Amino acid sequence: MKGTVYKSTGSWYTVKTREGETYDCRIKGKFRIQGIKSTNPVAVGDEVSFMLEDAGDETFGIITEIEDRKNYIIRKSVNLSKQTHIIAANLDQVFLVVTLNNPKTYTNFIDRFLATSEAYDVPAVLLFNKVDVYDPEELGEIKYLAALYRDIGYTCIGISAKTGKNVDKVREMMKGKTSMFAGHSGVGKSTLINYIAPDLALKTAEISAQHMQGQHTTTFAEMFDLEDDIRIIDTPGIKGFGLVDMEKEEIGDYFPEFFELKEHCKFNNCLHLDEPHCAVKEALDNDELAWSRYKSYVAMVTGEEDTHRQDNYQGV
Ligand SMILES: Nc1nc2c(ncn2[C@@H]2O[C@H](COP(=O)(O)OP(=O)(O)OP(=O)(O)O)[C@@H](O)[C@H]2O)c(=O)[nH]1
Ligand SMILES: [Mg+2]
Ligand SMILES: [Zn+2]
Repeated sequence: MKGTVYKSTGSWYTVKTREGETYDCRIKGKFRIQGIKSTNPVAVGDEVSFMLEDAGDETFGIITEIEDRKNYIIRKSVNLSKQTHIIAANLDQVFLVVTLNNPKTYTNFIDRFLATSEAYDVPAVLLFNKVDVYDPEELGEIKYLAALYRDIGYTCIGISAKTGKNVDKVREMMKGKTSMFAGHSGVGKSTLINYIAPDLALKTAEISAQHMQGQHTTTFAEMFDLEDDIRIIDTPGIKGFGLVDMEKEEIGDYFPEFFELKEHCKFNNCLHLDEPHCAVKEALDNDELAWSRYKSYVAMVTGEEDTHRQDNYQGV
């Protein structure tokens, strides 16, 4: 039998067949996919083959095979364990939900996420959520950030999952597609999905007043089917975003605005650090590129961690 993984708890997987039937499945023994060292061999969105097995009065499936993934979003936790984890696979797009504060999303985090989505071939869209709570100065900051990322080529939308502002635009972009929602805990991923599909009634929680951060309300990635051939994946909040398998020579290729200039650098293996006649550095000096992007880039190339937040990602 064949199906798609809709939920993964680490030990159980919910698999849905094309006919719409769901089965609880397990994997047997050590199940390793060649080339990927990840803590979760099977991820939401995976296309799998499974066999049914009878155990007394219950029937469950055993996953025997995973089809090659079209793409995926993978991250390394930034705590001591440094675990590599595939958040979801076979995506048409990922919406990165960003908030200016409560919780604060740093550009460093946005840039790491976007570089990963470039590297693993998942188109990314930025959603600046909670526009209903910002004062004019904060709204100005969002406009600045949205313009910065729009210039690079990313679609940016200011939204409110509370009032529904611009959520219709997001839904329109989702028709006929599989979309994943990602971002820090508390940015409003589940609230946004609930606005689009109230029947799901996903659990949401207030930001902790003490830490101005989310409370890790969503604990497992899960996919849902909506009308208009929409598949939506809610995911647990990510704290730090560690890069996986990225050589420092290739990182610049995942910053589209740097990649575009690369051919004008004197050296074709230019890392845009201290090399002479570097087109990226020249563009920076002429204010044609954003310093925040360059700072994120340098931190990634020099192997600095995404240390703004400690990580305790629970989702598997
Ligand atoms: N004012 C306002 N509050 C919002 C908005 N979107 C979400 N919230 C609130 O933000 C808090 C966190 O929302 P959640 O939907 O639980 O956040 P999440 O991103 O799913 O968080 P995790 O599941 O922990 O990753 C809740 O109290 C929501 O009501 C918004 O657009 N405006
Ligand atoms: Mg949530
Ligand atoms: Zn250069």
